Amino acid sequence: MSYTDTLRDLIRAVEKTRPERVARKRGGEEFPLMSLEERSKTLRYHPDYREEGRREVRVGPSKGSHLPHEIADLLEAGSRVDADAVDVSRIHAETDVLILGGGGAGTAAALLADSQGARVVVATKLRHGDANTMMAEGGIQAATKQDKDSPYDHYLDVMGGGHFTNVPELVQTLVTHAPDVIGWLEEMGVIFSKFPDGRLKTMHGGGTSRKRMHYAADITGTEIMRTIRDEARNRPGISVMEFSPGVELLLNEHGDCAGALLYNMETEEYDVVKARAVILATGGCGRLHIQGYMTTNHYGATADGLVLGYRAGVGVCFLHTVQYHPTGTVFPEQLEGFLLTEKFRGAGANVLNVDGAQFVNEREPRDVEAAAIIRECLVRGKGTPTPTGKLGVWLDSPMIDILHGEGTVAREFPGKFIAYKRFEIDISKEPMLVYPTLHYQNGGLKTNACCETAVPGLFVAGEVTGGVHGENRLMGNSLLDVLVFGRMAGNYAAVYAFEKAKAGRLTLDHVRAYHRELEAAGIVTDRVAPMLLPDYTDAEVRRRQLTAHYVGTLR
Ligand code: MEZ
Repeated sequence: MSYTDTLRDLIRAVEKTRPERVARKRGGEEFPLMSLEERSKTLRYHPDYREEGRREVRVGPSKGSHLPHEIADLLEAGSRVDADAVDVSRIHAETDVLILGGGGAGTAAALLADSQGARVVVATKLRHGDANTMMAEGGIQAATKQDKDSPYDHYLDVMGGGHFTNVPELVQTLVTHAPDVIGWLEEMGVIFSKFPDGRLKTMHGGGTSRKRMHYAADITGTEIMRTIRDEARNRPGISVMEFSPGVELLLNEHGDCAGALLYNMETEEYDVVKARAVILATGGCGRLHIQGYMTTNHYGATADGLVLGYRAGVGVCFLHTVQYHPTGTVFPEQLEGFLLTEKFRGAGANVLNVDGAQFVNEREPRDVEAAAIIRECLVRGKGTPTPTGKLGVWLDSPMIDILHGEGTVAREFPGKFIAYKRFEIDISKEPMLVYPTLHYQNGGLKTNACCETAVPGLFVAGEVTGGVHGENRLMGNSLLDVLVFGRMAGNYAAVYAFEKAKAGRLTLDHVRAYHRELEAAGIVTDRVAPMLLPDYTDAEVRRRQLTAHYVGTLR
């Protein structure tokens, strides 16, 4: 749906203030950044700061932690399978390294494990590459410009963005491996945006002290994912099982992780895959729509790996925080939740209220920016209403063409330019209506810099993990995270597979024990997890789908 006449009338307020705002920006005058005190006051409006958004989880290794209801509910759910009905001695496939998840982290892990000579199986819920990596837009941070930047500056920015709660050893690993990752991607064929003389283009993101965001227009994740996926598909040592999510990990009699039970979504059969090491790289939880927020995430982002790892004995950290990207589409509704990359703001687009007035600098750290938008709409009554009664603020994209030359928006943001064109909105001429959208799981399974967990043989990488970003991730550090730690996990899992893995009988005893713990805690529920796919069925329809809850499960 194109902008309505009412919205076009409201856009006039933005147009009216634009010449003066552009002049100020040209003169180097910016809306003031908040002081630390103002930031902490503003953050009170961030969804993470709503105590009622969380509850105590009553079972498992992080029992007693306060987590979002949606995650706690999944951690307190039963298994999708009846452990007594599964014959774990019937092996469907056997490999050195089994990777659950076929996004950026899983695929990077597969490449590195393969390079170490390991046989690799990647099991993925949807198609290979259907993941948040594919949907990442604005860029990947790395201190490649040694004369102006360094991993040290990058380190300080990551720590500051995470409110200095980040796990230092993880941050150190992230930033020191970043330049190598960019080189690795380029060698494999990733086409980053460059100047005519071949130098990599870089820009700022919220919370960065140096321009170190490398990008491929506004489709950086797609460009990276297509390249590493092609590479993986061309390596004979890597097999990919699509539409085959993991539904439980398998431990052996020594308590080591030694495989997984996969659910074949086409045949509805359960397959046992035995492995010498397992990597969980299943991504995040956007499709849980925490606190009712819309999301940028892909359809399969349902926190499956958290559930599997947690049941097997791996604790969680930083899950009390979730990242809401400040600028998701709130209108047209067909694009609801759609990520409007931070690069728009990096290129100069102001964030404006219904009066066309600035109320926040567009380059505040993400959590502060999102909180300021929420406050402007819900507390100060300065949001712009959509035809269905939602609220948003304007992201003034036409400023980008004015500041950088006609055609910049179409060239630098082709993904968004085309998507809005379908609704007869030219974002180089009209602003976009936005609101914070659930974007990233800041926390997750506990790990160390070698991607090891409390369960021997079980490695983790990417969004399923917690610690590196502390309580808030900066833009461009998630593509970096999946690649740095994906590669690390692939390497260490291969070494473990060759040097440390012990042979042993496979069991689902940890699942039985978890069910006993649920029972002892008095938790009676018919909810099963992992969720695998979100259910958007209307409640009335669901009431008539008597069996829907259990389709494809053994319970
Ligand atoms: O890292 C991200 O989340 C990212 C690059 C998002 C964006 O705004 O483009």
